[in-house]
Amino acid sequence: MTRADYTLYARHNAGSLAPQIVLEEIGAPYQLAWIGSSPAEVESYRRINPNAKIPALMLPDGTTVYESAAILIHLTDAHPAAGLAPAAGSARHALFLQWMVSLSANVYEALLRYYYADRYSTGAASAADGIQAQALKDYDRHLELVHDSLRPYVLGADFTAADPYLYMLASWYPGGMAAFQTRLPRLARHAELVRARPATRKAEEDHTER
Ligand SMILES: N[C@@H](CCC(=O)N[C@@H](CS)C(=O)NCC(=O)O)C(=O)O
Repeated sequence: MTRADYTLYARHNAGSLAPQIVLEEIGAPYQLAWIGSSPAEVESYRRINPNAKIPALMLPDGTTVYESAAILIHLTDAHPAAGLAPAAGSARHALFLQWMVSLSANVYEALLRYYYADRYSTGAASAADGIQAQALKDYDRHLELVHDSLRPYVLGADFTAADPYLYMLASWYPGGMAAFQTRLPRLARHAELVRARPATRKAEEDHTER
């Protein structure tokens, strides 16, 4: 590893996919540090991210950042020539931030509630069914909002870091993306466009558990 490298803390089928796509799009040198799910690995990973969540990114100067939206936004700021976000301070950048925060705080949040429903109640395990049902409703509602703005990308004609982020979050749709082909056609088209990019193909290949 050279000092100029990023280290992306990653797990198969997890939230490190979008940051890897963006690192690939930028062409920045990086390595992947795979974090397993065993209690020992998770405990030791807390030295990098005290929340023990994936992803985290170590910057070339050794600073470690966690929270997927912060990582993605930082990468667009640190590599403006890659053109993965509008100019900071512009009205379009304000919209970029709006979607990045909404994807993190609403879409990702609903997915976590769906997949980790047992963590959202101190009551009986049966409470998980209701939590999952509400999470799925919320996830759908927030995806519909993004869907309505797709032309074909989140910010119109320009591909930005919001697109791999949306792609990753939509790909976790319970039942698979085929489930929204007819109901959310623009989202299905968006997924096709993002999936076809070499950066996405490379990151998906690495993130697929073999
Ligand atoms: N808000 C965090 C959420 C990260 C997150 O929850 N990641 C999942 C993987 S997609 C994780 O680490 N799950 C393991 C666990 O919660 O035990 C972010 O956006 O980075």
